[in-house]
Amino acid sequence: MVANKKARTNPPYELLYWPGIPGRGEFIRLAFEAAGVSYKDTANESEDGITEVTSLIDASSTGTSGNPPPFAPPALRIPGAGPNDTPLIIYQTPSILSYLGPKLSLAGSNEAEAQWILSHTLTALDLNNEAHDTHHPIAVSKYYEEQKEESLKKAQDFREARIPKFLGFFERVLKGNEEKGQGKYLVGDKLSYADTTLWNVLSGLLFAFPKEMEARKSDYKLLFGIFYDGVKEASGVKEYLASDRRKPFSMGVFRHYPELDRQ
Ligand SMILES: N[C@@H](CCC(=O)N[C@@H](CS)C(=O)NCC(=O)O)C(=O)O
Repeated sequence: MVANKKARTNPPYELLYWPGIPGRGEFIRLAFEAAGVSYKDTANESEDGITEVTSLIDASSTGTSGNPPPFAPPALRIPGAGPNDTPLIIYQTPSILSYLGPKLSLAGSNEAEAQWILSHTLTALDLNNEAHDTHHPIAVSKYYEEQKEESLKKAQDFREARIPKFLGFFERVLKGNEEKGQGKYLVGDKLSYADTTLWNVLSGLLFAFPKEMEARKSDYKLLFGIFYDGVKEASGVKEYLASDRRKPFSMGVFRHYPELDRQ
């Protein structure tokens, strides 16, 4: 369903994610903010909100209110959307975005656009995950300092091979859409959750690899000449980025270790 009306729940959608960092929760926040739809960011909004997150993913949990346990945050709780008006809990960033997309009018204008939007979102999230692996190439549970040697190698390949491959791809997507007369967004002529998702990944890359990105930016005229600022200035996104709801990048998926950047 591609709805024109923005659906709101009351009480609102509830994002369950770690507090204090943008992380993968940011992809969900940006969708809500771009749509102007209210949501509760439980762990950031209340002192003990984090316990809602930790209890949800507790290693002994078999699920709550008929929902299976989420593997990891982000998760989204939608009051009354489960069977018999129970809360529905879903997890996995792209699954949450594809659920919300039509409800927030961020999933294109027809079925083809909806599928392209999902495909591009998954690709942007692949890039997000590869950026994470530059500082954790061996073990998620170990500190960066324990895998620094491998990180240096991983980051070099990421900068030299993967960044240009992904950015070149998205530049071609924009070019293709521009040839249809609609070059501002990845798909069609209006903002989608693929745009906000890619934007957040680009923003993270600019933070984590400033020298590499500065050296490459001019190769991608549509991506950095039109798209990036277009999404940043979009209604709802602009106000959000200026608010204290937007947390700065720090020690999440995107981290700035100067030694992993271009030397
Ligand atoms: N593919 C999942 C990845 C979820 C994920 O890795 N979440 C992180 C926080 S951003 C986490 O807490 N992971 C714990 C773990 O993987 O053990 C998604 O996109 O939602």
